Amino acid sequence: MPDPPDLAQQREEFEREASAASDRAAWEALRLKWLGRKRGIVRGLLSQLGGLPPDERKDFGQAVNRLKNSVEARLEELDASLSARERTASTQSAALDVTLPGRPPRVGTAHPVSLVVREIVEIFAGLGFSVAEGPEVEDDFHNFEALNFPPDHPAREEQDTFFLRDGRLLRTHTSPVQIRTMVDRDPPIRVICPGRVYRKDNDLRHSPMFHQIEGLAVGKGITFGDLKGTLEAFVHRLFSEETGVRLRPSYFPFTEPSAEVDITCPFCSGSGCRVCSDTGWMEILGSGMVNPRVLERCGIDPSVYTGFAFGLGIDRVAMIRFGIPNIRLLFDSDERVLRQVRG
Ligand code: 2NM
Repeated sequence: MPDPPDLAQQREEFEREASAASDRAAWEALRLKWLGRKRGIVRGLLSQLGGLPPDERKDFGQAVNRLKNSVEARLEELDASLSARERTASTQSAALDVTLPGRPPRVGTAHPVSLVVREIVEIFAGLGFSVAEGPEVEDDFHNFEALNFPPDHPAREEQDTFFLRDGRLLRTHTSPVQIRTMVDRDPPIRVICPGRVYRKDNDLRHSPMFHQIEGLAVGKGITFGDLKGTLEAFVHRLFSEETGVRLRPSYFPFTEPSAEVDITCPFCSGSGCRVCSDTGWMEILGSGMVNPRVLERCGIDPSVYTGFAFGLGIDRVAMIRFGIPNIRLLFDSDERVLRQVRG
């Protein structure tokens, strides 16, 4: 007859193993080894009961049961502390660190051309001008005829202007908006007309679509002095009070007399640099007194009213203002350009 197994030794062995079980896998292995239904140690001990003499069975059975109970209790205790550790670990890994700086959302920015339009519109609003807009698809009358372009003027050629199949065209300047204003309204008129215009030009310095602002003032007794004073006030506000302004005689079919307006180079203040080709001056505006024939074609009596008009390229002003070297950069929609201009 076999000796009753030494349960104190089993108890010690279990204790040793339980203290070493530091993770879920070790716990599971421990449970299987001691409480497994088929090959567990406790099950093995119980199966020895039948081989014992009847008078030893009770004591041995009770001893095995005590071992079983304490193994179960210890495993439960271990289970609870492992679960607690697992919970802490998972909350820590999922935790939100509210002390971290937030990720700023990417916000849109106004295009450099829009920024310059706003600025120019503000300046002329302060001088009593309001904004007028009109269609980008125009007819010959508003784009050329009313502006005193002769029938054989090169701008009217297929080569320079985008024509639609029906004879209409993409406006080549915003002057037709001013023609429409004069046709529709009686003087006094003070408007500025910002917008897209189109010409068949496409090289490093020209884009087939670009932006213009033109201004128009019509009333009684308006003189060339009013034109000069208005443009000087505008240039001083857009660039600086120190900016020099000079007018040079020029020619446009829609103005008489006509003048190109130069400003002292904003990069070198007139001393000469690469940007102004060492001249100290930059051409930024075209201007003149509205040709009486234009007033007449719009139904305004040139013996009663006079007017001045001017036009400038917005893209060029934006490039000067923001130091953008190439007109492409304005229209390629490269976000990096927009971010730099805002910054
Ligand atoms: C320019 C230069 C000079 C101009 C003239 C007119 C109108 F409709 F009144 F005749 N609008 N814009 C004008 C005059 C435009 O751009 C370089």
